[in-house]
Amino acid sequence: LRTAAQPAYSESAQRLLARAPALFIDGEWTASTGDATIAVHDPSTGREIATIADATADDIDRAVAAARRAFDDGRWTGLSPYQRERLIHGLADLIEQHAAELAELESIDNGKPLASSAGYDIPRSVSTLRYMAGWATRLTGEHLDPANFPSGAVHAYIRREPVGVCAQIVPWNYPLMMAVQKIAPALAAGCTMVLKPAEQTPLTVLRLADLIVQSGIPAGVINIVTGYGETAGDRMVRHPDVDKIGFTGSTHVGKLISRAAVDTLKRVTLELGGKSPVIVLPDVDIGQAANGAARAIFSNAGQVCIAGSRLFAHRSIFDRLIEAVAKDAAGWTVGPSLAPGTRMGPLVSAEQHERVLGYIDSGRREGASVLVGGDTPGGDGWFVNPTVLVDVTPEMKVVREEIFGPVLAAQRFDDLDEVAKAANDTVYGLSASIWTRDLSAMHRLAAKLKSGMVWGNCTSAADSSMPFGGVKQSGLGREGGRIGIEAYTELKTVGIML
Ligand code: TXE
Repeated sequence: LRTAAQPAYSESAQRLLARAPALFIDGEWTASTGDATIAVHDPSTGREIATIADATADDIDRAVAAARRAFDDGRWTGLSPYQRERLIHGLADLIEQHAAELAELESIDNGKPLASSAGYDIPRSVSTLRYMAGWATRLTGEHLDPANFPSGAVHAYIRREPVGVCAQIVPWNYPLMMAVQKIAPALAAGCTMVLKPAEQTPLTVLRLADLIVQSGIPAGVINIVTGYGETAGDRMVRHPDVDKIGFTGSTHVGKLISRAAVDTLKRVTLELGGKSPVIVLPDVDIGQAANGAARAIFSNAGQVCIAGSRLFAHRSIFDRLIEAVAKDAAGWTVGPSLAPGTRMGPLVSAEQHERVLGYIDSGRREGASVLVGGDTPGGDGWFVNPTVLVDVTPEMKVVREEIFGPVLAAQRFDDLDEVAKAANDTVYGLSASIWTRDLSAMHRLAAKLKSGMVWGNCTSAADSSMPFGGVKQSGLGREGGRIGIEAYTELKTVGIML
């Protein structure tokens, strides 16, 4: 399956990789107050390629103080919504102008194929900024007619105000896109922030800091710190001057963050893990559904919160469908991120590599059969071949836990009620996809699934205008759409006796 070696990096990428570790605080690059650094690797080769600062508690305090000052002195909230909108579009323009450079960096750092970074991650970052920019001028309060006062006696209204200083913590699977998903609504709502990329994938977010300076967004509005979750992230989460936490990551850390935020009752939105079902009814075009099921689990090497990791196929088509999925899997050429033929890159880290292979082994031990894959193609990078497991049962770890790798667990079903029950038999509830031409079955099943999102006849139609998030242990709150920006606001009720 494997294509050639990782091609050489461009000169601009090499220059960025050679930079001295620094933090972006109050509009400037500044050294950490400590000496500790974190090594960054290319997952396609396993080689160390850069070092970044491991922010200390003092560094986090400085960054939060800068964001607090920028919020309190009105340098951002004091602008007109139209000025904010224009500055956000300006940042989007700069990302567009540097798209090729950012795409290369993203692929080097995360391991995803260059075609994915260039065709999805970077354009999506731009469109999220543009979509949220529009909300800056459209957020409004409300006028009320109080119920218990004579008409005209009380002038009552609700102001919608920015929530304040936000701690934004993002993961490594879509590094720039996830960062922008947090930055864009916060900016549009008038908030300031400290953002921490994942320690594995800081490069595009650090490059974004340069573009933020160029965009003219005032100093201190967006501060970017690098560091480990348990130290830097934890300090951000507990800081008394932080008003809201926006987090995307594991369910385990989401719970830790919820607990830590309780002391000061910070506002919290959490976008966490999933074990999303892909449900295929008997009337489908087998080729299309198999292609969709393969994309749902093999895209981004399965490192997707909404990955379709549990396939439920109707008994009458199970064998044909699974055979078609296995055939499709062979088309996912595994290789280094920058090699032109690559369709699936490596996993992000040695840790994730070990973890995913561990899950495949546990599946084998518990009696699952490996239809395709189940191994690595060899080489130095952290690669895992596209894997399909059959003969799985609902109790197996590979069916119950989020693997976050290219590993599909396939099961049979007989009727809609049964498959809804099986699909809902999980602590997660992020997304689900249903494949059928039968509209009644589609809508009936969509209503039965305990899930924040349901996609029909596609792997995902997610877009920044659509609320994105989960129920149960998949999260709290939604990103995207009107609700996504409202999550960065507070309501203030004003009642004036006339
Ligand atoms: O995630 P973490 P990890 C799932 C996926 C994956 C597993 C482990 O199943 O296999 O999580 O990945 C920061 N306080 N997802 O360990 O630890 C951390 O620095 C504050 C699903 O890498 O949750 C990083 O910036 N912050 C997910 C971010 O949290 C803390 C995407 C995510 O890291 C912290 C990623 C703490 N105590 C992993 N501990 C999705 N929903 O898409 C860590 N962090």
